[in-house]
Amino acid sequence: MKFAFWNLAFATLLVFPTFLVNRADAAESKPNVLFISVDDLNDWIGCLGGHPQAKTPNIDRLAASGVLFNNAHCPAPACNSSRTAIMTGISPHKSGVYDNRQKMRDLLPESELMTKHFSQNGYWSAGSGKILHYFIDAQSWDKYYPPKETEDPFPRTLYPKKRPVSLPRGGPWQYRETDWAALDVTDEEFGGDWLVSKWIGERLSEKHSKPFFLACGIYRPHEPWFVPKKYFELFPLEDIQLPPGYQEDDLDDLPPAGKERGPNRYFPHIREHNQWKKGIQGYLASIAFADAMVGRVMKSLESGPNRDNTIVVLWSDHGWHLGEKQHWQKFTGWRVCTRVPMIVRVPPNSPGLSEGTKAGSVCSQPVSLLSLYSTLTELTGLPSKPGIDGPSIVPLLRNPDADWPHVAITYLGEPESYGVSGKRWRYIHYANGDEELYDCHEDPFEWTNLAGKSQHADRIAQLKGFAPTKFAKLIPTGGASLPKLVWHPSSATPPASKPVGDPLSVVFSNRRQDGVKVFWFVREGKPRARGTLQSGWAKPLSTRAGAVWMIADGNEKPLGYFVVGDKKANAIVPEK
Ligand SMILES: [Ca+2]
Ligand SMILES: [Ca+2]
Repeated sequence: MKFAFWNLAFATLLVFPTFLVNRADAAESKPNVLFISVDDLNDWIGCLGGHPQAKTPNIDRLAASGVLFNNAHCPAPACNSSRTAIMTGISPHKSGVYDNRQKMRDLLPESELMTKHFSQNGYWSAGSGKILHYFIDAQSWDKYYPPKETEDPFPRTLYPKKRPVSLPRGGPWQYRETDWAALDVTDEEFGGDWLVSKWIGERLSEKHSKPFFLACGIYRPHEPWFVPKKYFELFPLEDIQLPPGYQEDDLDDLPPAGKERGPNRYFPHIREHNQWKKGIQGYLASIAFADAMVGRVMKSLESGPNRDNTIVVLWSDHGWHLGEKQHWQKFTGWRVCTRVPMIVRVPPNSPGLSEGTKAGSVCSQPVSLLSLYSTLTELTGLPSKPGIDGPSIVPLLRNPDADWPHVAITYLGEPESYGVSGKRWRYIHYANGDEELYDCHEDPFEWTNLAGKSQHADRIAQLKGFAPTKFAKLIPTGGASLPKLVWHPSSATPPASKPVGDPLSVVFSNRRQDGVKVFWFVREGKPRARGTLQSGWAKPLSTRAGAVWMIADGNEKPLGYFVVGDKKANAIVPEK
């Protein structure tokens, strides 16, 4: 019966004048949004050319089907501040969310995330994987996988039993996840992003009664660079090339603040243990894995019922150093760290861009990921959100060569430190007044600092003129200032919980080399599993005063327990 109806509808479509049909379509259906983020992915993708050996056929194919922005920059070179800015549309210099230690909801308790704005306007908002910085923010979503109530955005992920695998511990300064290894498992056995792409793919294969906003948070190539071995095999160690942006004496022409931000302890430690090429191999393998997961998602979209009415956006939250300027990781203002992949594809008949994007377009104007909120509301014809930052880039989607009076500003972890990216020039300003200037047409790796040369004084003044003059203060929140619960090491069963009072939050963090399992002990003294905490991770859990939480190793052998006090606190599982 249904089939007959559709046949009839199709026949009608052939008979009626097409302008009537188009108008009816536009009125009835808003485009869906597929919003793909890839964590810590720098410009090492085929279509941006950041490393000659990168293998990203799926991302390149997506870029070729829409608009590739090759001069896109992050609002901040750190997960938390970048993602907070993207999802709230509020610039770091206004929100005061500058670094990874701050808690978004402590500083922006009322802010309506992009997903919530879509939900409020007739969309179904769902997500999976890492979109915010290690939490879900349940109130902002209709559905999440894993379930939003857990506030844990990660599905089961396989980790090697014994760690570190490749890079020995350098000391307490070292992030526990800085390590790499080929795992002898299939993608399915690995889990993690494979499960995220599976869940997202299932949603894309369904017909929905409402338009959807679907956020897919791929976690690799975030450390640790553990992925199935078939991705390592794409990059034989003996062929690995060093980063093209690396120059041994690159720091010589930097001002003191630049020299301070460049070198960190990772890079000499990695070289000392002969791990530089292995690390590059791990990053390339992790990128290839992430690309394969993007491919799975895109295949589901393209073989399903939402193929022709879904806007696709792909972005990464910031870039990454693998030795450039003697730096390993992120948090700097150089192009290697601020430049990000950003791809937007819009189908025809979208309210804000009726003609859709033109396949194979490339835009070189400087844009910021901060513009995604205003851009997506305009494209879908939603009411614009008052008080958000970042100009809509719809004019550039319409014409990638259009005039564009804006720059992209990246905020560097504290007030008054920022990078300004223009079409050709980049300017970096540090809070102490130090400056750098680069000509990215002539010097894409920013080897030659031109600040201080008198012929560039006007250019510096002009770029500096784009920066704000007022900055929100840097206020530490959440974890750092909280009291610590006492750790009771014990291999015995802990005492029963005696919970009283209102719910309060305890941030569990794991400083051991291996993942631990977290159990809540109910009144009767029985354990209730509350998930796994990987090495180096922190996770807030809702609990009450008097509750007892047991920590066990991967085999569920008890290691010790915490008793919750009457205040918010940190529960830190010690290294040993
Ligand atoms: Ca990140
Ligand atoms: Ca230099």
